[in-house]
Amino acid sequence: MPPAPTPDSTLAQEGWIDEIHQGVRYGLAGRVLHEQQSPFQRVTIIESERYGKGLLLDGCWMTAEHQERHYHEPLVHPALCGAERIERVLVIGGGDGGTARECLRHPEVRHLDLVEIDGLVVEWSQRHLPSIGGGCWSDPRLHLTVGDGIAWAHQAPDASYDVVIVDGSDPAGPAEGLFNRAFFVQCQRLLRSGGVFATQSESPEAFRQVHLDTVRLLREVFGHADPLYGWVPMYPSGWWSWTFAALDGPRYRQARAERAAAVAEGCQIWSPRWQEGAFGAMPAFIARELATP
Ligand code: SPD
Repeated sequence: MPPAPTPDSTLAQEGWIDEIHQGVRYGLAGRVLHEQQSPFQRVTIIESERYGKGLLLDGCWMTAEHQERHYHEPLVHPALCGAERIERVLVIGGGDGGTARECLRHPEVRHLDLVEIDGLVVEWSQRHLPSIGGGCWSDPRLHLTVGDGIAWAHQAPDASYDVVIVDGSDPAGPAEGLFNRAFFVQCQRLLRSGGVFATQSESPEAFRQVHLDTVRLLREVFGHADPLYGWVPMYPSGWWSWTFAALDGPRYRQARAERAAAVAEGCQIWSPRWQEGAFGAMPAFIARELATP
């Protein structure tokens, strides 16, 4: 897979914070509150006018208080509403806590391993973006490990999770290894029968090749994989995707009614109806590309 284009730079123009990608600026009016180089990446906390406080890693938008639901709900609920059981969940990445928070809204989840490589992301998210993790940090079902999620995936026993979710950043820097065959094979090995895998799979516009390669690779490894399309307005192009895979058929496409009922009321974006449309919203050029090997 070719490396994802890295942002040209973050333009620190007075009053604006921008991710610049392939000649386009994706920016918010605001100011930088904290910035530090961790052992893995440059971590930035900002305050924006429109979306509240937000997080960038290496100059790329990750999340913001008043927009994170556009990203976390579509990543979590198709998987958690589609898997046969959801007792044991693994989240790789996701150090801001938003993915874990959405998973833990499902009462059937008994144990959630959250493995985030960068302790500074967790620490600053807990301190500066507490609404994103919500109650997840004190939920006894959450087991946080600051460590390498790729190594975790290689070392965990076969069939040890019902759901595996990858909430990484773009495939450059520490997240690069979250998009390759060796990693996906391990994720597949970790799933119990009836399990579901989910990953953010980049933009069909701004990261088209990475998106296509990711869907193709997951189809090869799992036998079934389908992208779902939605919007994360502050990400490059605003048009985003999440891809789901399972061994025993596309069970992630159909939300189980009782699980959906338990969470839908508290969602801003996701609902079974939204999910059905979002799986169906594959653009024609992507459908044509995916039809050819
Ligand atoms: N280009 C941004 C991709 C970011 C995906 N992960 C965001 C982390 C939110 N929990």
